[in-house]
Amino acid sequence: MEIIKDRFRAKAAAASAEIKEMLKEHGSKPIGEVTLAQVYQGMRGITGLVTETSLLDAQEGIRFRGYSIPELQQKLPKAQNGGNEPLPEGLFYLMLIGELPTDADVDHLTSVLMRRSHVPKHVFDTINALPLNTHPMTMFVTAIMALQTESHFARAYAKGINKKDYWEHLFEDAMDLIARLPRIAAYVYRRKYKNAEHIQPDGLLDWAGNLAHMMGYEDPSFYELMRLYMTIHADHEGGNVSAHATHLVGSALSDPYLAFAAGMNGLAGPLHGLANQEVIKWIFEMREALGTELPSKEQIATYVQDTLASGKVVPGYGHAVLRKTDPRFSAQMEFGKKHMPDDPLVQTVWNIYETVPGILQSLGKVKNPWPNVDAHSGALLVHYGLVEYEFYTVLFGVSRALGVLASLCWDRALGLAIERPKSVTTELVKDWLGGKAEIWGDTQ
Ligand code: HAX
Repeated sequence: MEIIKDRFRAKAAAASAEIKEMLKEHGSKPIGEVTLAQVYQGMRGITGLVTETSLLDAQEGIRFRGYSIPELQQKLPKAQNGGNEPLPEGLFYLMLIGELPTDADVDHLTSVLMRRSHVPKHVFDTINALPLNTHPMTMFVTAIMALQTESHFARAYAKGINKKDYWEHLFEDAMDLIARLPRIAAYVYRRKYKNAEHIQPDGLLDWAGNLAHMMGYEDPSFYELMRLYMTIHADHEGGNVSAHATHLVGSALSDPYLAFAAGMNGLAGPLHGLANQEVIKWIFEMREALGTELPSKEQIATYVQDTLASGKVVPGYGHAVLRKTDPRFSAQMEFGKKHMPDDPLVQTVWNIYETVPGILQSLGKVKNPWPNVDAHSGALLVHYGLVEYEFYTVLFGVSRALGVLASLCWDRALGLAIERPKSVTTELVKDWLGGKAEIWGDTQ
């Protein structure tokens, strides 16, 4: 472990010094203007955060430390027994250290995570105390909260630590938490859907392969799907709800368990990560309503119009930043073409892709009519028999830990401040518009 921690220490120290210099020279330079509409409409487009791990371009999609998803698929280490998809441990290394890992780096990280993966019994007892009809995301978040007893950061802070050392303790928590999440997720799955017949981890498997194994899915191509899935869902720069919530709560020096649980509560919203369950639910309902496994494009179009007419969104379509087909959707489409081109559910996802954008475009108000990551993921999972769609957001959450916890390490190593933007009342806005008051940001 010390190898990765030492590399991070060196990178973070250099970046921290560079940022200090940059702020000394350019700290008062304006970075943009804020309109009244942005203040009321979810702060869309306001640059107000630093997140080192990835950057989103509206046209191109996500890049992790400069690398696109197809580049990651090519350059990140793969599983030894003929794997084709990137190992998510490699992406975590890239986001944390800022450089592509070697095979040996990823091997090392996989074994570090395996060594740290023990989950204390009280966490399982806590999951077991919840009624079986509890949503899997609620079980998942409750387990993360129960695991907070293990926080190095919280213990060290209570004893008293120098602020320069915050990141060292946080780093240990981030590693432990990432190591333990597959076990927790699989436990939630087996408890809720498989009569609580749990499966022990396999010490020879990689992080994502082990998750598949502990859930009870042993098809080698499902292992591959989990590796791809865990890679592409890991990070989407800093302003999305799960990343921002984790960063925000972490900025109060809440430990990584508390901060990540906050992020996961945000991911559990249907406009964010829960959209993956909503997509498949919506498709299942469409198939039932139409009485066919493979609805035609005309039937899909009519169903979409009905969805819109009843005041609902079409799940899996649209994005607050992206303005093109999400490359995470395209990566999954490629996986589908390779592994299951004749699956009627997967074909339905592709037919929806050919139908929905035109309809959304014709509404004239939807800024991005193209599919996002959640439009495709469920159909691939159903293909392997993972039909329990309420569980899908938990998988997203395990992956998202890689990005938001790597970011949290950077937040503390750079000494980023507690987050505290200014808010206003509508009364003040009206007075301001009438020339009776001023609105100003505090630039001190
Ligand atoms: N279906 C119907 N209407 C949609 C729509 C969709 N898929 N996407 C946007 N719109 C509507 C909005 O509801 C809004 O309508 P009103 O003006 O009547 O309120 C209008 O189009 C303008 O919205 P926008 O500016 O294009 O989109 P936002 O930035 O406000 O919202 C959302 C982005 C992702 C929340 C939105 O596109 C949406 O609700 N999509 C469906 C849910 C979904 O797939 N969420 C997952 C997003 C990706 C993600 O975070 N994954 O985890």
